[in-house]
Amino acid sequence: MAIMNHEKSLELFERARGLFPGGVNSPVRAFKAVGGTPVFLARGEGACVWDADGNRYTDFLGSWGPLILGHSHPAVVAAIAKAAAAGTTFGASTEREVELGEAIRAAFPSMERLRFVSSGTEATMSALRVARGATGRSKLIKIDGGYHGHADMLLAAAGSGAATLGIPGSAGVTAAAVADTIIVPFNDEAAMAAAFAANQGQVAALIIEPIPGNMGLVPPKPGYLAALRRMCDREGAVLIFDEVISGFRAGPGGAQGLFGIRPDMTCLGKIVGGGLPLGVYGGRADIMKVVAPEGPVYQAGTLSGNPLAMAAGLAVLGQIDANSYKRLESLGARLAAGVKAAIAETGVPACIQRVGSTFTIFFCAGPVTDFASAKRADSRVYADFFHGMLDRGFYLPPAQLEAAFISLAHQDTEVDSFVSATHETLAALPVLR
Ligand code: KE4
Repeated sequence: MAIMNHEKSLELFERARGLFPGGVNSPVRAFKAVGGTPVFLARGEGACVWDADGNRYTDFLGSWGPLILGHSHPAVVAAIAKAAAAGTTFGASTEREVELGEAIRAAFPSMERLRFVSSGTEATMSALRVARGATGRSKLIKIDGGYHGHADMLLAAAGSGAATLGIPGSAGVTAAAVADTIIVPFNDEAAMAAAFAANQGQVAALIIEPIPGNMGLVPPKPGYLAALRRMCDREGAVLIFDEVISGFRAGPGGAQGLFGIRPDMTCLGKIVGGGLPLGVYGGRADIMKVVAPEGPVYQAGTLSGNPLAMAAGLAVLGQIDANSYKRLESLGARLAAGVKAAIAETGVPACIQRVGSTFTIFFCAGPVTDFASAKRADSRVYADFFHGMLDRGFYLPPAQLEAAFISLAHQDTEVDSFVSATHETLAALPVLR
């Protein structure tokens, strides 16, 4: 294993630390959870990225999910270039918005009406305001360990007890901002029923990642999502699926297509923007009719429906079909089987959890079924694993409680190399603490 030179990344990080809080433009990039200096990436092509020092990595982060085709896919690059040559933004409606909107609704029929915004955060924040406006109710339920972007009402941490009113999960978030946010453990029907019972007639919306990726990859228990659907129907609460990760990732119709559950609203991001800034929220026409200018709930954005993001999204959707998901499932199953064998052979207390091409290697005995069990994973061992893999030329999420991604640019050979490197790295882990 060659020792990599990271001089340029070190120099750039020193400059960045004088510019940006923590030297980064998004906290998780700072390697705080794994230690060391973040590598600055310079180029991506297919399944690979190169850092500022020219070191090559096979990329299993894929920019946190958007890159289902891999880096700089020719069709996406050409579509962006063509759109840019015709103008980068108009602040007016364009044909591409209509085309991408129609393509999204064809894949997600539950999104009878939708609205483009510029990030996943903006999508979820707007969806919750719409749900509150449509129901006239204030309270919202979110899952402990679920992440939906950084809107104040969603930056709530679980208080004591199972179904509790949120407490600020970040400095700067006031108690008032999260006073109506109820936190409930994932995969726990009884806790969800108790939360609804304790807040009868007051819950505007339940927002959930149907396949959580932000506590690591944690699949829903069989029947769990269907139970939530029934509870929301009974309570008149809006069921919001945050499919920013799972949309176009878990299948052609996201998690709602995979599990056959029709939410009232859906939030999309990442893949649908082809790597450009794009979020989408939408759902039942009778709910979305409250959105301005049709209704009284205000939401707006200068770059909403941006022509380049529309072009990139259309280009990506034009490249994926049913066979794509068969391929992703084959790659994911190959990787998971290999990693499972490596864990067994090395005896490291770890498990791999996966849905399709999204996975997490947890450093604890499985199964991981919720945030409490995810937090039992040893993040220090994960940090050693992360750096061992990075030194071997494999780029993973720089935090244990995140998801890793396989793209259509990955070949069997790259998955097999990942498995071999995993085996080597597990075997070389310092004596487990
Ligand atoms: P953005 O505002 O980052 O586009 O989307 C927020 C968001 C909403 N919903 C889900 C399910 C998400 O995973 C995200 C963002 N995901 C993180 C990674 N877990 C983005 C990486 C980062 O924050 O730098």
